[in-house]
Amino acid sequence: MQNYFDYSPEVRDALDDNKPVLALESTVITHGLPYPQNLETGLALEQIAREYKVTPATIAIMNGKIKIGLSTQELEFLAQDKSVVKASKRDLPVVLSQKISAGTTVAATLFCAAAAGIRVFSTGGIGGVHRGDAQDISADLIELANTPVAVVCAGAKAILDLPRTLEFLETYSVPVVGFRTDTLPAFYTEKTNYKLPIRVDDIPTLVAMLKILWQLHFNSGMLIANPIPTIDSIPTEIIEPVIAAAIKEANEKGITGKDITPFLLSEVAYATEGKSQQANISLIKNNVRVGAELAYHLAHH
Ligand code: PSU
Ligand code: MN
Repeated sequence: MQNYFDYSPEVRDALDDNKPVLALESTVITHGLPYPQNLETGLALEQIAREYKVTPATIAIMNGKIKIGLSTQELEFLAQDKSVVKASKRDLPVVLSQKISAGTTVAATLFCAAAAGIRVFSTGGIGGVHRGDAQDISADLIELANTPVAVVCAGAKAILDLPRTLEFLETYSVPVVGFRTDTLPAFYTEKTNYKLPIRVDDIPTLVAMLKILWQLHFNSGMLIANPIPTIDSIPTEIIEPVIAAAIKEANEKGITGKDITPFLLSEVAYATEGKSQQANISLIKNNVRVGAELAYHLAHH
């Protein structure tokens, strides 16, 4: 299995020395944000992790190898090259055999991070159950239910059916923790009316919960919902009509499968004149801060 993996020297050293490592996904770079904001964000996220003395491991597929940790040149390539595809977990055998390059979704990144021995992962918003199509369930949820990794996110993406997404996580025994929030954050929006089972206000409490999760050999991960900073939060009244219009347009255009999430995100960005993109960047950075602090504490306590 490991012959499909290629570790950056920095990540290899950190893992060998039991130093903190934070996994980062790459679909947000290849399909979530436009160039050059995607590249700037990818680099900024790695820089934030380093400020916390944590080694960032951005995960992607490059020329048929699973890369754990990217060089700046590799990040530049992924951010610009039009041949780069979006790979969820089920796409891994295909892209690896074709020796092409891909951004990895949360599901694919979770799989690769766990195989590499990385236990904390920060992303923007996870996939979930789609609105109006309860059969369209992101593989992100299935993987979260089957991978013992802590995932820091700003809730599920607001384009989704949030109550159904929460129900799914409950059914599959994934602990969902609000970090400094009582309700599920909705990606672009810091608060919703969806109450979470537990609120935690400090990193050591998260560490204690995770250690127990791992000691009990849960198969599942733990979802840590960290709201977007207030200053960049977009009120529900503003974002909801925009999302509804984007979903309608996607249905009219017959957009399905893996194309739907990138389509909706870019439609919402266009309709908000980039405001949603700014929110997206702000919330990911915030998730990297919390994920890095968590990874650091896990390695040192
Ligand atoms: N979060 C973002 N932007 C994104 C994504 C998440 O801020 O582009 C990506 C993640 O990689 C996530 C994927 O795993 O969207 C979900 O896609 P789907 O709904 O097709 O499973
Ligand atoms: Mn889907």
